[in-house]
Amino acid sequence: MGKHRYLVALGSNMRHPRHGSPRGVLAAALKALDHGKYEVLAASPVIESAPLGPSRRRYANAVAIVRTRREPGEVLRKLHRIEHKFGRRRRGSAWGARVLDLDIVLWSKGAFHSDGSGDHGELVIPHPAFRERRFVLDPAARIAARWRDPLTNLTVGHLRARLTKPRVAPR
Ligand code: PH2
Ligand code: MG
Ligand code: MG
Repeated sequence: MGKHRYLVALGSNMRHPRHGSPRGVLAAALKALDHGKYEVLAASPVIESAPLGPSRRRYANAVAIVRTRREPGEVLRKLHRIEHKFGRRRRGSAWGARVLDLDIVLWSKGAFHSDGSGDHGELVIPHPAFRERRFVLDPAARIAARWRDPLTNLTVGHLRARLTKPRVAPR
């Protein structure tokens, strides 16, 4: 079946009228992802994290490994459709509170860069900021510790260790 694997990051810091708390939103989003031509092979535990950026509400975060034969541009459109179904509307501040955020972090074929002409914006894989984000690396290390970042050639586990246990600066 699917030849590609995607590491997808999930985030929520708003309640949903039907799915409830951010945790409930992520559980429902995982079900929506595991549908049709997409199969969720693994999902991390949900972690709670302080917001990075201007929003004041705490987040629930998780990651999932998704298998599909779809190419990155189509997967991004699928993620955006799910966000939209959960009530996300793209407006105003880029980092405002959101019911659901779904980001492609890595995929099984290395680096990817869209030509930027699509109406879904530019897509860059690996996600340019994931190496600095514990709310991605902590859950990712639970299910994809050995997945290698094609740009640094470091594993997810190594990237996380580098972030959480910075070495003392050499004298
Ligand atoms: N997502 C952001 C901005 N800040 N902070 C946390 N803790 N978790 C997120 O998922 C998150 C964030 C933009 O997508
Ligand atoms: Mg995001
Ligand atoms: Mg996003």
